[in-house]
Amino acid sequence: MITALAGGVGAARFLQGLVKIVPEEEITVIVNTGDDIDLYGLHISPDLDIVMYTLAGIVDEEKGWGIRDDTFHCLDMLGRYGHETWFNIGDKDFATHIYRTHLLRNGLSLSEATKTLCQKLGLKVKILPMTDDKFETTIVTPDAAMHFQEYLVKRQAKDKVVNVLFEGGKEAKPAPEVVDSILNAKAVIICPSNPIVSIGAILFLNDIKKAIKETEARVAAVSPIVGGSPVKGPADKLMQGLGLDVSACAVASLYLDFLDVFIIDQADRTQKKQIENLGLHVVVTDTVMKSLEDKIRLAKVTLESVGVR
Ligand code: FO1
Repeated sequence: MITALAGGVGAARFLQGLVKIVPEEEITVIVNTGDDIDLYGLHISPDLDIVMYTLAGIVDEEKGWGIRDDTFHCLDMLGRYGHETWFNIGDKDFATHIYRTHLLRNGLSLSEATKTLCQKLGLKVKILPMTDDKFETTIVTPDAAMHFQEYLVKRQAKDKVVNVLFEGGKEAKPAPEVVDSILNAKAVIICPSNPIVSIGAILFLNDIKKAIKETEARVAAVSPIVGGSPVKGPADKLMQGLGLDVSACAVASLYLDFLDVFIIDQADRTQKKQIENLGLHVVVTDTVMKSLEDKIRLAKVTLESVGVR
């Protein structure tokens, strides 16, 4: 079993390559739920959906989220009723949130609901929410504290960040199978996702962090920072806000107490020695994934780096 820790778009693109070289049944993905939000009376799990839609081949590849060729009639009508519409949910995407919310209201946990959705979409990869409990990523700016989606989507990540909080994070427990999937893995991969609000949120769950430290599997991470910028998303603003450098090396430092291998882009090859001096094995390769071939090649390099062929 290969177990991956994932946020949204960057992780999903990496996983598209991984499923081409490892049988889907042998992959477990633990997904961040700190970005989850209740809107329009529905429970929305953006990162779970991004991974699910991408692996089911229905994602809007250009945006990296939402469903390809979706329409927005429902959102338009909500706007006509005067409801705020800053979070862009397409009509087909709405169906996912309606069905998920229906399952949750019938007493299923988020992991059970996710399993049902994945089965209906024909996925064989095991996709697990990191927790079934309440866990909400809050961004603190000089003027306010707000939900991560409000910071990212409504306010376009324009505010200065002074802190990141994980509401409910101290009490939340890993979802069933999460800890075992790490302890029993042949390799653990940290996908190229935001180190603060995606991977950082998952690792905030103590039992998950403990399992990654204890597992006998080798642990590799792909840097989400290339040439001093995130490939996608606001990782730079969040890292700066927390007083960190925006560099591959700074990400390596965040993962230091459990990582074996760090995979960085050619653009950051000058940091190789510095990261090796932290005690990590470093692989330099092309990490920017444009084509399916790029994704497959990066997945192969990652697996080889942890001795899985
Ligand atoms: N990202 C945006 O930038 N704008 C949106 O309106 C938006 C809507 C949206 C709806 C469903 C969904 O699953 C994801 C959506 N995202 C949107 C992406 C999401 O905000 C983030 O990219 C993730 O939470 C970070 O991984």
